[in-house]
Amino acid sequence: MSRLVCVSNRITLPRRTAAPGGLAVGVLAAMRDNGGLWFGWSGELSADTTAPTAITERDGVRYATIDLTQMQYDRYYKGFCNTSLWPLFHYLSDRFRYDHEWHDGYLAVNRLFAARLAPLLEPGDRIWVHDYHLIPLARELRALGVTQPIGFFLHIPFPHIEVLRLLPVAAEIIRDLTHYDLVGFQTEADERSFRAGLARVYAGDAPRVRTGAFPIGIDVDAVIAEAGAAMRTDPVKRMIGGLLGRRLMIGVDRLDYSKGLVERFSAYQRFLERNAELRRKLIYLQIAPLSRDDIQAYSQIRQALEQATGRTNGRFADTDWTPIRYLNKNFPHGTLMGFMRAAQVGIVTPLRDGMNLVAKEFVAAQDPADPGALILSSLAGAAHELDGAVIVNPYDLRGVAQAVAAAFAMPLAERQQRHAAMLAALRRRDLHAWYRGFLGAIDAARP
Ligand code: GDG
Repeated sequence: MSRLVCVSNRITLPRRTAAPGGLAVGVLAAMRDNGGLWFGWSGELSADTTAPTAITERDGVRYATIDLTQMQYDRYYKGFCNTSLWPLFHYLSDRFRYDHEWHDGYLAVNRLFAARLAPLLEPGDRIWVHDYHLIPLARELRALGVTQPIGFFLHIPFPHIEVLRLLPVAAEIIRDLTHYDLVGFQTEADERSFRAGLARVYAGDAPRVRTGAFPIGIDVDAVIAEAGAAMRTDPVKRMIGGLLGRRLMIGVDRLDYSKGLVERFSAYQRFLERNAELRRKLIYLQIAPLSRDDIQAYSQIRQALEQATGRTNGRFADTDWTPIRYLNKNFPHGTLMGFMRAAQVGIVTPLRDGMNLVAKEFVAAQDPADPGALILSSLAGAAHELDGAVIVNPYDLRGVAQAVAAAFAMPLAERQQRHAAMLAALRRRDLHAWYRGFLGAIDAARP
């Protein structure tokens, strides 16, 4: 069998307290089950650009990493990736900024990745490139004479061309994707947006590009096992003990403005205003590990959330009850699954999300005999599959507040029915189906 080579901006070595992030979950599973090579940035900054690629091996997977310079990090990662592409691809155009030096940095790092990866490749390899950081990589690899099949998967949404057009280099982004043998998206809507962009850039004369929708899933049985085991652990028992019999609503999101946390906090405040009789009976636990904290937009959102929590708790809390427990801590994955199992309501309200694995994990973590209800944004990719959730528009504060009340009031039979339907959907398209589907499509693209 041919070797799998995954490439992503950042490498995650398997650790107990893995950093949060959906991409790592997916790539790690594909690599663990297939073996192979994972290439990317070490997460370290270094002034020495001549240091050799570092290679380590763990559990049958080889990890090859390089460092970046401070300037590369600022222009490529903070600049073009996370201040141009990230907001724009999430349709948050007011947060979009552009600087041509950032774009130069983006191209330079992609060239560097290609130059460092090419010597590590073997003739039978299949190369799988992940996410928006590395769109130009196939073109750079081809320029170095790499002929092996190369697939690309976008973990975030692909915007409609009328939004993508805000980016001065929009046409280059689309042209660069045509150098892949296969371009995969989370949903058919994203795939259609890309196809519309292709048609626009090439005016009816587009090159043939294979595309497909490959919605990422979770390892359902692993989450069920994690959640069950976690219930017997100290952190989960202590959390439940601290509820003093009150019912729990939980949110788990990387601290990112695309996750709609400010809007969610406002909606919860509205819920408390309108439902005085429920006030002391429930607690909202929001876990939001910090991410990209050195980017201004992220430190601003962090401040806004601290203020919102303070306002709501200041206004509604009592000597023996606080309505919001807001934590910026990072937990082991299993502990999170236990917290989710202990909750009666899960709330996932991104303003836009490629998929959203937290929504899927919440469903799998539930006790099927007495499952919690899920509130889910219609603007998350996951809403295409999880139609047993209470679907909300995250901007509609009244609608979200009503959904919170409805979710807590949902009768057992209805919760069971919705949960069973969603669990069946998760099993149909789990994490293994995701990577097998994508790798199968690469093989079909280049028999
Ligand atoms: C991107 C796309 C797409 C969260 N906190 C901790 C922790 N997590 C885990 C969750 C989940 C993962 O991180 C987050 O995945 P999401 O899918 O929810 O979101 P993104 O990080 O934005 O992921 C997204 C995904 O890629 C996959 O394609 O679904 O749309 O934006 O697994 O449980 N894990 C640990 N500690 C935490 O504190 N260990």
